Amino acid sequence: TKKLVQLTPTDVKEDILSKYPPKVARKRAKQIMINEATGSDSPPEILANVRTIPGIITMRGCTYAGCKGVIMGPTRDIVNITHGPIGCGFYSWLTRRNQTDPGPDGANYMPYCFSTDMQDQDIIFGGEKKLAAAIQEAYDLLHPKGICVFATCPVGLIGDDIHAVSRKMKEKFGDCNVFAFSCEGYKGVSQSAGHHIANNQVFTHLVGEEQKEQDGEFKINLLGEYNIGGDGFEIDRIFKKCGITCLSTFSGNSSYDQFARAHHADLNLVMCHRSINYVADMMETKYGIPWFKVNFISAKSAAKSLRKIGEYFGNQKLIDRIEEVIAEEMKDVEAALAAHKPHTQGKTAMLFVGGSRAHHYQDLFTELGMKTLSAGYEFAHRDDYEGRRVIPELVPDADSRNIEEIEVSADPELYNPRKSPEQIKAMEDSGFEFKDYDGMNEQMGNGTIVIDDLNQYEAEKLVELYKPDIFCAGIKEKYSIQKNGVPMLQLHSYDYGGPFAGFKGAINFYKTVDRLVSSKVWSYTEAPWQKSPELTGTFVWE
Ligand code: CFM
Ligand code: HCA
Repeated sequence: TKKLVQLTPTDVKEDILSKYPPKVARKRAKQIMINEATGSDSPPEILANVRTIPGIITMRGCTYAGCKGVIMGPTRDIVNITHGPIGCGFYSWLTRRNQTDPGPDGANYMPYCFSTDMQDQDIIFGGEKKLAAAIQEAYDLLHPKGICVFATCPVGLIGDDIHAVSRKMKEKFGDCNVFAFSCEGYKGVSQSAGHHIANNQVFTHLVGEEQKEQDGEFKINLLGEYNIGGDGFEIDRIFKKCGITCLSTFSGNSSYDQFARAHHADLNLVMCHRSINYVADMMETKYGIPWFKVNFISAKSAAKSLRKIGEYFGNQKLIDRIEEVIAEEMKDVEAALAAHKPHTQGKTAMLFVGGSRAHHYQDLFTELGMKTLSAGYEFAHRDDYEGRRVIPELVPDADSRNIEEIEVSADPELYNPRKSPEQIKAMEDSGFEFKDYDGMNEQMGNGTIVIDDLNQYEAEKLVELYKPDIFCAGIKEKYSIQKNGVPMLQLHSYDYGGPFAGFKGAINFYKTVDRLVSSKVWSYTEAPWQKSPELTGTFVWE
């Protein structure tokens, strides 16, 4: 039996906050927002990208996870060495489901976990020698084009100079690019600072290395697509079919050479803005490559993004081909919707995921006729909620602390405007949006509840009050939600499924969600503590 919610959003917010001590409640109140963004010029602001209150069981990860795991992790032929105790390397080893196709050269170091495995004595006497030996060993064994070194918390605390070690090894080898990331887990307030550090270093040490002009028509880079569950493969398939040349993906199934040649593209497409906007901005400043946001999550969004690419290039052959591809792909999409939508129409969802998916996946639920009751990001910034129109100076930006700012200058030798500033201006004047985009709030509708940095207690409370038909988040939330009788879909890893991007991905998603919301199995579960909240047994020492 489904619990009917008679509560207003204000009741729900008050109920959630009532369990907190007053100081915590005051801060959380700024991160739990009753949405009023639709049709309003001055909706309430949400507090985002701030420190989690100690004691709260957050869904967030750390800076090292954002740098090593998220941005550099999916690159197949760079050896990623974690400098630190073994846990950080081990727990970021193959957990993100970023898929790989090693291609003809076969170089793929993804199955390996490289770490210096620091011990007590390295913490006391310093770990630089051990790091140099690890870099040497990786070089001798694999002769990779690149070796990246990632700092974990203790490395920052003891002050090992990972950059000096990397520089020395790079000079020694001569044919292998070695560089490091000061991405200690405690820097910043979440994964987000790690994205920024990764973006800065890959741009400084790698992008632009390949001097040779690249072949192909309509050359783009796809930024912020990590090939989770094969999403990137599906998007590549669509690009190929349309005749669009993707030089480099940051960083799903990417290789060293892809990063090195990225600056030869005509246009950057930004999929996950949160994790990669820094690279898009730096490539625009240094190489004059304009960018705009795309979304390949949901069939309609994929079609819209393709049309925008066609419009940017203004080539009739490309525009016609894109229309042909959309028409062809939409046949299967529509057939799938006809089969699944009758089961999903009118159902409800909640989404709490990283820094872009909580927004992007709402498009797929809309296609299924489902309503999002509540959503939020783990670590997004205010612009991801409110749109690019938020004035950056006013946004509290924890990322800007402790991060080495890199110098980006427009080098006239390299500056190669794919479209001249005048052409870009003319396109903007005629309504083409380069950087403007909507945040999540405006799309969600008024009266929905937007929550930043959701925690374990609040997740369970939302489920108890609203009993949504599906809850989407990550592994930390999965089992507690299921034990509360609600189907749970992991939108980080897609559980064991996917892809969910593009046209074929949308079809997969419809099928997956139909199965979950149509199955009654979770509503039959009853955890022991639901009957008797306290254990009454006697504990006996054997
Ligand atoms: Fe971007 Fe991502 Fe996401 Fe992200 Fe992530 Fe991820 Fe995510 Mo997990 S880069 S912000 S740091 S779309 S790993 S592929 S699923 S939290 S919403
Ligand atoms: C990360 C990676 C993660 C974790 C997913 C999860 C991912 O943030 O370190 O909590 O289920 O997508 O793998 O976001």
